[in-house]
Amino acid sequence: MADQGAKKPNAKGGGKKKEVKKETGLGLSKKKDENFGEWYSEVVVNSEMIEYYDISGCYILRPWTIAIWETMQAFFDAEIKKMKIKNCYFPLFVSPGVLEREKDHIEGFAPEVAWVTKSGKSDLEVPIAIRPTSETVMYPYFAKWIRGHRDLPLKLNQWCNVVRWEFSNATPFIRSREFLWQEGHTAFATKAEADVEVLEILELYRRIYEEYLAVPVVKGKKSENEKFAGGLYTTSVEAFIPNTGRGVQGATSHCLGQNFAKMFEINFENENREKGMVWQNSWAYSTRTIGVMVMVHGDDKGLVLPPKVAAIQAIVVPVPYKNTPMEEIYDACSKTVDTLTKAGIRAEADISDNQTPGWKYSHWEMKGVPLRIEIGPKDLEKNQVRVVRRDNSAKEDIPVSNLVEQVQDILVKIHENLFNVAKEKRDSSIKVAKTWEEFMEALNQKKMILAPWCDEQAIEEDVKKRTKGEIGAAKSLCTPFEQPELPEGTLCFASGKPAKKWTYWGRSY
Ligand code: 87F
Repeated sequence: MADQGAKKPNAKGGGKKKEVKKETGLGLSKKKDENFGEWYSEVVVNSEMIEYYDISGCYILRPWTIAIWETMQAFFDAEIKKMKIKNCYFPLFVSPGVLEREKDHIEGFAPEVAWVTKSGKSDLEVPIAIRPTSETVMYPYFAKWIRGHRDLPLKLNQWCNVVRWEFSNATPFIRSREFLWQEGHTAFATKAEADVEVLEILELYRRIYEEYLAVPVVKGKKSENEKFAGGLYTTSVEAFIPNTGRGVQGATSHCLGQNFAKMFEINFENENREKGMVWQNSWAYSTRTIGVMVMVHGDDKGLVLPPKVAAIQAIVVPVPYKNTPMEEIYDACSKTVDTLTKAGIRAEADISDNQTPGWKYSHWEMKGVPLRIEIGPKDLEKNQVRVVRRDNSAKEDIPVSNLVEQVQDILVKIHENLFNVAKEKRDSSIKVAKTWEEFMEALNQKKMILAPWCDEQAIEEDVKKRTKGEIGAAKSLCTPFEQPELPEGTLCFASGKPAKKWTYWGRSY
């Protein structure tokens, strides 16, 4: 039924570029498996998520993106409120004195800090930094606000933008000079409390990836080389992009120990009037999450959105046919939207009359809408609608009487399928390597490598040196919390010394 001789959006016109698009019939001139980088740039722009901006490394986040961000934000914000974490907002600007107070942590990052040096035409007396993260902004006030044990724990979060003036290849969402994130900063009387929170937050990050974005992640601990230098230990969720063979740090939850407390003199008096220093955590996830989702699920027709985060979960397209009155079809479309909306499903009808149904199909496929609902004369006759899935193109006619239940059911199945397919791809990209030769072979095959490691910093440095090349060196991604058995006598893949743990390695973003 449905597609009655409709034209594809790019089937018109004769320009050379359009010809390419016409050949693929997809609206994208590059294929995911053939030219991943250009495919990605095209998808984020053509799906109306991103617009390029005239400052390199900065991107406009369009409503289609912000809707995804807001859904994840609503989930995370509600969850941290259950944990008694409160939202706040600190200024964007950092005075140089405070920024430098914390020399060790800032040292390696200094080149990325952007400064305001002028107002109008005159130089500022003292230049002002723009926050790349807010430890140095917040902690002087933690010192002021925390006096006794009754002021603890202090648990704050802020939703904001940060600026890091990166010089390496900018990629929308994944590496941009300004991005949105939440940053949580908490202080406790004891390390035990801080340790518990680190993992609670990490679990929320796992849920964002797996339950919202349908992207499988590995939870684990960062190596000494890769942890946040200012902290005690860093945990992360790690995703993998099979097309590029790169790992990507999805979000981090740090236990800062007492390093910052020392530096910023964040002290308190306990019940016994003894002086103590607080234990701190900090944690963040950013708009990078969205880039990972696009890279993992997108295909040659464009974006593929997991239903939970899609601004529109079902797009209803009228399919008029010669002698059938349009009114009836349009009526059926708006009734369908009403019914779905009332049931809490985000549905809209595309009733514009200047595009063919086929054009609309391609348009909404490009934008990744999980379900398309087509309504034509035959559907009216049979009291049904035709439903087409974005993830696997499966078509199904469903009776109007059972619309809500079936659509809900299909949306759940789409999420499950996206996650399972992504997990199968990720899992088949994992290679166990016990020797250097196996490691190098797997690395050249763009794998994520699970290897027994001696856990020595110098050896990780060595791995980096030995794998250095044009496309970047390999490094440790994380030591997964879920450790396979490590038989007695297993040796480190890189040093030949006794291995202490299984660790994931690979190139990364
Ligand atoms: C860039 C410039 C200056 C990362 C930077 O991960 C400072 C930094 O401190 C910097 N890039 N970092 C580390 C951020 C650590 C930490 N901050 C709070 C987090 C979670 C949120």
